[in-house]
Amino acid sequence: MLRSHFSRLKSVTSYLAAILASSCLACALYAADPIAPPNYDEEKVPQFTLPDPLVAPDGSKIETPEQWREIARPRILELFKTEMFGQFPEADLSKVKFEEISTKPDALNGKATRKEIRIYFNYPEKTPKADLMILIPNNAKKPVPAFLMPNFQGNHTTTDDPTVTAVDAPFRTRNANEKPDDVRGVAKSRWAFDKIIDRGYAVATVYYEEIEPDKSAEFKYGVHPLFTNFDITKDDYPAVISAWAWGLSRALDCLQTVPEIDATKVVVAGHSRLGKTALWCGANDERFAAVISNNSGCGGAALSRREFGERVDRINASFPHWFTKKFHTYGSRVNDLPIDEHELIALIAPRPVYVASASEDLWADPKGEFLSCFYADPVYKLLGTDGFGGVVAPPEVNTSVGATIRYHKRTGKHDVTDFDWEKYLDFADFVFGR
Ligand code: GTR
Repeated sequence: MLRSHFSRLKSVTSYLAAILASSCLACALYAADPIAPPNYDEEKVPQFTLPDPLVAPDGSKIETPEQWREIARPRILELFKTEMFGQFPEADLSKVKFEEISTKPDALNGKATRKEIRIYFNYPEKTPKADLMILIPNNAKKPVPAFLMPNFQGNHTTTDDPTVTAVDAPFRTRNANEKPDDVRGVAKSRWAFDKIIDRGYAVATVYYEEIEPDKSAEFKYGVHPLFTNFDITKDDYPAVISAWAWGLSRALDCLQTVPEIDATKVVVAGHSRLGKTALWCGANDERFAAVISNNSGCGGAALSRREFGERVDRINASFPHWFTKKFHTYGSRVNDLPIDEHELIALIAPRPVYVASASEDLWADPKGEFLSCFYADPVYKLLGTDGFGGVVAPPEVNTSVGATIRYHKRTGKHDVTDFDWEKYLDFADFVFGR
């Protein structure tokens, strides 16, 4: 008894010591860091005025769907290219080739067929390449809609299935000595494959660093060297999020070759940095029927002007390669940005979009993510949809709200959970009238 008290006391003491040490470390880091610590206090959110997507720079109003399509949308899309992500690249598509490398007809206990299709981005060169893993329901009577969502650690980390091909190269985020089975299935809680298949959808995933490693701004890796028609000194030189988004478009090209999938009904989805990527991909590639942003935060669905949680200066310092050089100049002057993230959502209109936050993920600014949906609503309405469905205030946690634009804030941390997937499946049923 005494001993257990003592050992508890000892562990509490070392815990306190660890907290003290880590907070001193944080102080030391911030002391040397010119970037201010993140703000988590709603009272300290500055006053701001958002750019109005329905007002042209000369003050004239955008009042018809045609004016949106012909005047406003191209202007805003171009601004996102020059100020933030760079061009959505073009590359020689005649060099993109697909090769089926495996088929497993009895995946998920016989419910699904699993295919692995290797995408060569510069055929006949064998690299860069990325494996698209696809699960298709076996009981479908006709081609099915699909989710396309990139993963963070390799296809083999999304499932325990020992036959899924593992990535064979050391990438930035991987340990070079790692064996595939060290990490097989480690991310499976994020992939509700059974639920997705049971609801009649296919799902495809690709390891994002096979498209391009998540490396700092030399732009020499992965698919980047294929983008030869851009000048690196120009503001609109594609940054890495653009390269990942381009890779997802090639994954859609690949899905178009799979007869069991209805490629006119593909939802592009992504979590966190890959949520930013999914939004940018959906904004550019209008073949995607709908877009899901899961906890995408700063540079994704969260309004930059709120300066809450992660801010533009912080994200540029941490991940300089994700955005254009021009975006780096806005860290201390976000009000000068001629765009904000509600307009990234508006670029997806009239196609449905789902934005999801998590209650403990303040770094991604749940309220800022909600407000982007709210302020994108007038564009969706102009285009004849029901937009955000009259939602004017953030909902209770774990409640999905909206219509063509949807939103929820799940309890818990920065993650993708079964709860999120259940909402995304309901959303897909709405999108595809199922
Ligand atoms: C964080 C980054 C976020 C988000 C996240 C992720 O470190 O600050 O913007 O993208 O990474 O992708 O997991």
